[in-house]
Amino acid sequence: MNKTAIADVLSHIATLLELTGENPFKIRAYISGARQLQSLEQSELETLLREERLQSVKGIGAALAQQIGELHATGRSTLLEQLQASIAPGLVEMLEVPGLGPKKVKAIHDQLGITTLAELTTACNDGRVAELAGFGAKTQEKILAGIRNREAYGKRHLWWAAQQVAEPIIAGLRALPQVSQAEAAGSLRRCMETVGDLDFIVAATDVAPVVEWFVTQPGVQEITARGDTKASVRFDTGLQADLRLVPPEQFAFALHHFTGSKDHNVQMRQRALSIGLSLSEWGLVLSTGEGTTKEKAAAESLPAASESALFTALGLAYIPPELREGRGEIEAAEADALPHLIELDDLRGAFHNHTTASDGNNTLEEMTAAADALGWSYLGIADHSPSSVQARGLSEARLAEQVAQIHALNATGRYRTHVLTGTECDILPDGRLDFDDGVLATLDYVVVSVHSAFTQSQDDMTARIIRAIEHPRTTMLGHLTGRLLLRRESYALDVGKIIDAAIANHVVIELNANPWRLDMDWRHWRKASARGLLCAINPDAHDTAGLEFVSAGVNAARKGWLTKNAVLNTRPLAAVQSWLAHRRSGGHGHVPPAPVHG
Ligand code: DGT
Ligand code: CA
Ligand code: CA
Ligand code: ZN
Repeated sequence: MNKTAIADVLSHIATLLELTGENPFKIRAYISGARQLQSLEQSELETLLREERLQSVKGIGAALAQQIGELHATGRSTLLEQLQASIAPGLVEMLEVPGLGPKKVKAIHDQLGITTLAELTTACNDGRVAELAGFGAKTQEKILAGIRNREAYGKRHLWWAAQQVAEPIIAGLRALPQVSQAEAAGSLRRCMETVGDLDFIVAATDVAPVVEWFVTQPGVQEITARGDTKASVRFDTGLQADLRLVPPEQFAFALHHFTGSKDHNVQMRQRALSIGLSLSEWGLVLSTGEGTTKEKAAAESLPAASESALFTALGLAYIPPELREGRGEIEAAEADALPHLIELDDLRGAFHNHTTASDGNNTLEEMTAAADALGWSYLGIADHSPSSVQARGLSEARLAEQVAQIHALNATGRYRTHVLTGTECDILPDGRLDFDDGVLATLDYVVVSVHSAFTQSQDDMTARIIRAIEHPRTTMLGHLTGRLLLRRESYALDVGKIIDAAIANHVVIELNANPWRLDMDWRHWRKASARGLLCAINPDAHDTAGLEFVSAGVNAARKGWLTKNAVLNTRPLAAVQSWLAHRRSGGHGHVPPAPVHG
């Protein structure tokens, strides 16, 4: 584990200790230990651990040093596991309700004997929570609203998190001797930004050992269904997974059916019927004749060794899973007019990334080394501007210092990755930018973002962002809507008008690839890009691992029908530099020809 992950665990341990009523000194030790750890460089931590000198750091005693060592070496904490086993899971869930910290949860538990969210809801409705010392009617209302929110959101999971659960399962299934093919289907395979449940399709000869393997995976908390052709489980994170087992000759049909989406499936079946065929999860048969589709499929399905063959049988080009949303992909496949979608390998760098100069966890040099390791030709640094106080936004002087550091680093030639100088400049509430024009003029590019006054009216917010887009120094707009998936809605704004303004002013809109954001949403990109809007896929990385978020951004771009041409950071360094220079000189960035996919 790296230091950020370890610090997160230590903070979580502190919270759980507080729930158990542990003595305040011990709790504080974990909180300050987490903070101390954050202030170390990763390399310092490695050295201190290797030389067994961790206790020389102020605030890190023997117990904490032991915890950190264990987490660093194994990624696990015995103490955390003991705490998790001894505390009712409902109490830990309560901590995720806005307004409920460990103190309040402990009071609710000790004074009302409550251990689940359902009991807490009842107690709020009865007014018993408001009567607790330090609570009151307002807090009770806030808790209820928080629980309702959780119910609305809690059923889905971030794609990125779901993917991490799915990956080892797919690999494990493929390695079983009884399994000839295994694939994830459903919304995960379509790369939706959030996932309701996982769906696995497996072609197997002998099903029992496969089901047995599946239901005994680490993290499985409950087996909710178990049969000859299907098993379902729930993981301790609440994520559920369905496994479907089919004979090898049905695999392509089942995979296609359970990949969906429902709209895509409905249109595919209509397409089949229009040429006298009947498509189902079991096979593809003539739509005339006796018997149910399932019986016929078993007896006489047209063979399809792969999904490609299935599409071919219907007179269609292969439709990548990301496009299967019933939004015109079948018509495009029929006309052989599907776009050649962007791929991860097409990216040569990215623009919006942070360092320890503002709220990042890795230094300029560490970020550059990581970009170099990814094979990137360029890395844009865009730390925060002064108004983002909580993110340690850079003053003019600190920005100048950072620019000098970047030039010096580039001059060493230590890395193949060229570092570009930028800023993530706050869009102030009235639409002005947070740095003076003269300061902005010293940078290679300027990302502008909203980080404050989220509650403005739609008209004010739209006008505010458009004013920033019209600023001659603005290169691109960061995280358009400010949404955090499953957590925070977009602020009010007129997306259409903002896209119009970006196109008119030759400003790029970012596809923020942070898995919590994926903003601007994939649903807008196809049309916007066809009208000439240029995209940049930016990880908004706050540490070296965050650079890899670009893969989530590429998935979203693919769902938005984007080609390599539509994305600025697929271009080589020299082309990007001349595009940026042209843009700075007041000329209009060289916008690529609109990709032709309607
Ligand atoms: P999710 O899990 O809510 O994120 O979304 P999906 O798309 O993974 O949906 P899920 O897990 O309910 O089902 C997987 C796929 O199976 C779905 O995309 C299409 C197919 N499917 C499931 N139920 C139906 C149905 O009633 N009609 C049709 N046409 N297809 C269905
Ligand atoms: Ca699903
Ligand atoms: Ca499912
Ligand atoms: Zn930002």
